[in-house]
Amino acid sequence: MKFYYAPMSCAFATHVVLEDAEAKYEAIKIDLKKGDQQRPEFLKINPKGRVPALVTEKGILTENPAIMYYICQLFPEKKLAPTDPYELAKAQAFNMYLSSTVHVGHAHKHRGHRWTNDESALASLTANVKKNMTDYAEYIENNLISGPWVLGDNYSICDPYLALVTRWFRDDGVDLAPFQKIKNHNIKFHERANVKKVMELHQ
Ligand SMILES: N[C@@H](CCC(=O)N[C@@H](CS)C(=O)NCC(=O)O)C(=O)O
Repeated sequence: MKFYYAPMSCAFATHVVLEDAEAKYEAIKIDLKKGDQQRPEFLKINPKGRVPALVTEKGILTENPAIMYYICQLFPEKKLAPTDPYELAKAQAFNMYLSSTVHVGHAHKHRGHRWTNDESALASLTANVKKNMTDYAEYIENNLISGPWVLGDNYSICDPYLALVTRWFRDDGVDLAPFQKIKNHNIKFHERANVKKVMELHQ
C-alpha cells in the first residue's frame, strides 16, 4: 500500500493506525503549503486534492474514518475497533463526528474561503472558531470519552483521531484546563512508541 500524507495534517490519525496495525506500506509525503495537493500527479490519486489517500491493490481510498476502519478489517487480530455491532457503530459515530463537524469547525480558521468570498463573513467565520472548538471539546469531554481511551479500557481507531483534534483545540486557542479526560487521554496517547515514530515523520 502507498499512503499519501502531509506532515501535521489530519492524515496523522490514519498514519498512527497504519503503524498500530503493523501494516506494510510506503509513506509518501506531500507539501500542502507548496500546493502539492493540486498538482496533476496528486489529483490522479485524489481528485479532491486532500490527504490522506491510501493506494491499495484494489483501488484508492480517501476519508480518514473509512481508511481507518479498512485498516482494522485488514488486521482484525490487532483489535483496533470493537466487533460488537453497537459498539462499532458508536466508534464510527465518534470518528464521523470528528470528521464531519470538528474538522470543519477547525477548517474555518485557515480555509474559510471555501465557504465565502465575503471579507466580513470570512472574518466572522474565523472569529467563531475558538468558541465552536471549545463547544466541541466540551461535548467530547462530557459525552464521548469513556476513559482512559475513548471507548474505555481498549485503545482503538478513535484514539489517534482524538489526539489529532486535541492538537487542533490547542492551536485554536481552546482552554483545555476544564477538560481533564481529554488532557489525560493526550498524555497517555503520546506515551505510545508508535506515536513517537509517526510524530517524527510529521515534524
Ligand atoms: N474529510 C477528509 C478531509 C481531508 C482534508 O481536508 N485534509 C486536509 C489536511 S487536514 C487537506 O488535505 N487539505 C488540503 C487543502 O485543503 O488544500 C478526511 O477526513 O479525510
